[in-house]
Amino acid sequence: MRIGLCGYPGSGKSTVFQALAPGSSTERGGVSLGNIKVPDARVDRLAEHFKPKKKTYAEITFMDVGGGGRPDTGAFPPEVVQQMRNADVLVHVVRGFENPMLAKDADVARDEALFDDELLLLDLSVMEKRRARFRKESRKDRAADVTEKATAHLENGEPLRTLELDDDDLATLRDTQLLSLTPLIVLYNLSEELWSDDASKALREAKTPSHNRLSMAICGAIEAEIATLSGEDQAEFLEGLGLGEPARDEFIRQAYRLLDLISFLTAGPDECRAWPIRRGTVARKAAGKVHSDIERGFIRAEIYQLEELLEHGSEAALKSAGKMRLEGKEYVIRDGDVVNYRFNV
Ligand SMILES: Nc1nc2c(ncn2[C@@H]2O[C@H](COP(=O)(O)OP(=O)(O)OP(=O)(O)O)[C@@H](O)[C@H]2O)c(=O)[nH]1
Ligand SMILES: [Mg+2]
Repeated sequence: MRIGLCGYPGSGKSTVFQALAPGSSTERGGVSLGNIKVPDARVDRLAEHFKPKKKTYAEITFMDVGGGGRPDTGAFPPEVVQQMRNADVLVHVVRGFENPMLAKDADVARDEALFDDELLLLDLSVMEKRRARFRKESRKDRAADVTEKATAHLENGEPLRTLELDDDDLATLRDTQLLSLTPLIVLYNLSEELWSDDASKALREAKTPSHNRLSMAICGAIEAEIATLSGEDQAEFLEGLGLGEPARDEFIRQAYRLLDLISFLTAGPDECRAWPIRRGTVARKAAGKVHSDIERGFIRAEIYQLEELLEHGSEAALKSAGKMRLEGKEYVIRDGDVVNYRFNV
């Protein structure tokens, strides 16, 4: 999963990047990339049991798409827009602190509206061209229908996230990289004062995702500092601030929630591993994550729960206790299922 951090100059993108992906940055074409492993206690516990050669967590790549963006008009330069199009999730880092280097006072509502408009206009210009081309070709297929509907929606000032589209509709838009369709996290980057102030309570409460959009708050400056610490030092620092965990952990949970991701696990003496998938994915399709051969030659999935394994002591004991479930290709995978695939190539 690629998460693109974007926003206006000096909003704290690079600071937030350091907080979310500490110490892992590589630079490519003016963009900082940072990979992190998604902490998952289930992988750790499976690994304690199997003592595998390898432990593999789900990975997230953060991209700091860089500055640019004219604060007066909100317009992002083309190279920044291109980076934003490459993201699976966009994070709008909104400045919620006074920055002496900038002429304008912090105003989260202003910047949020400006950013939303900007994405909308970028999409509108893509869709208007597409609509004109389709009309000229007198196209009457689903792609043409969706294009008409989507363009009208944008003309009404609504982001494509709020347009009802089914999977087949979405498939017709796959090559368009529309920004107002990309799931969005609005991340209020608050000053230390605002962060601890009652007035920001509403901003700080993570909002339930609606229309592929959610909002939450962070104090980038503090979190970047937290991220430089590890182990006991970090725990002590967090405790001193009255925080239970780094904001990164909450951020990851929210990103998973936004994308409706769950994880299944595979486990054995070679590797214990977490595999993120969309909720509702069936066993055979999920197998394709592991290897396309397994999807093609799928026979069945043997499924058990981590707790049951630890209780019975081994997969063989699980089997004789009848706790190993056999499921077919249409079985809907659940979060935390440990899966052994049986397949044939
Ligand atoms: N008080 C406070 N200052 C912050 C916070 N986050 C960032 N800053 C400061 O704001 C300034 C800009 O932060 P950056 O992280 O460089 O912002 P940016 O969005 O990457 O900036 P550009 O890449 O130039 O667009 C720096 O001086 C940071 O120290 C915060 O949460 N609180
Ligand atoms: Mg920066």
